[in-house]
Amino acid sequence: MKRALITGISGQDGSYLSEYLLENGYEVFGIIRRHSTPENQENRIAHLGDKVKTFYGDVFGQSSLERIMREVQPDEIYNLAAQSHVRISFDIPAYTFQTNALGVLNMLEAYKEVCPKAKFYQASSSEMFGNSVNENGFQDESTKMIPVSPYGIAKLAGYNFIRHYRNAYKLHAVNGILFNHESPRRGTNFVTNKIVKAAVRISLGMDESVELGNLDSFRDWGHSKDYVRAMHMILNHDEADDFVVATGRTHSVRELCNYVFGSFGLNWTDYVVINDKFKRSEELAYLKGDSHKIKMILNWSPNYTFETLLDEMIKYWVAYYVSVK
Ligand code: F7E
Repeated sequence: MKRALITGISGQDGSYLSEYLLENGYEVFGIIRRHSTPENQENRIAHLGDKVKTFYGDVFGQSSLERIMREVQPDEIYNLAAQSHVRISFDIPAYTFQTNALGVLNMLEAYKEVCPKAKFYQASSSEMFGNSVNENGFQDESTKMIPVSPYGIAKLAGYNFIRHYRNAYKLHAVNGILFNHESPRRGTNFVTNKIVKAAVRISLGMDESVELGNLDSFRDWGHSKDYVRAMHMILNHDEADDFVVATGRTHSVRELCNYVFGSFGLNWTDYVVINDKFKRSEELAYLKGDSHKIKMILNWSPNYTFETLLDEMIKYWVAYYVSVK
């Protein structure tokens, strides 16, 4: 039985990845941070019960990471732990850098020391591109990376550490450069789930409006389930390499509002209020990923579209509010 160790196991991707690996016969281990209300923190993996074994730890502490790796002896390591909110990274840049850049370094050092024969996946991000776009209107593995947020800068440092450790120490360490990916398990302060949850509440008469920031940015939104499958494929490719994972379609936040409110027969302009506090000091305007490489080499393609993704999220929140009413 293969053993996988996941940091960030209690997050959206960590929970779907755990399910995927369990279905594929893995033993799954995870690292979680100590939290004063653990039931809130672990609710995304609660349904998995004893099937996943968790350890308290933190990417800040190399010695605790080494202890856990020694105990687990993983075949595969997935480093998903991060301060994942881009706007919040402007408020807490140093913490974001410690987690998303130095955390990767601590993980790599522990991995090199304890289990260098394992394979190591790093959750890299399309936010690393900043506002660079190829002439054809897409971003791919060759697009310049000029990040425009503390989050993106930290992720780029993590990405470079992975490449450096791969080259310098011949480790099987890889980057998945994932574009935005969502699901009903997405935090409700990310724009998709924020809008879906608000539209459902408004449709049920529970709220009257929702406050948003910049409606003009474009994102390439996929489903987390499709993307965790890509993580596993990238890590298990014979050659350690980096891959873009995206749908190749882009939509503005405005179009997102239109689709979600429209599915309740509502006109979003009657309910959306702009509040500058949700805007960023520097914004990434446009993302559209070219995932040719992963399609050609690993035969990956997404099952969900923008519409089926949002339909699933809408269905989730409708069922949730109907059950608690
Ligand atoms: O924002 C705009 C906002 O916070 C999307 C993370 O997973 O993907 C994610 O980062 C867009 C931005 O995601 C609100 O300005 C408008 O243009 O959902 P988001 P993100 O920043 O793209 C990348 C790939 C990651 O790696 C990250 O970890 O929506 N927007 N109004 C808003 N965004 C939020 N959050 N809240 C608003 O009220």
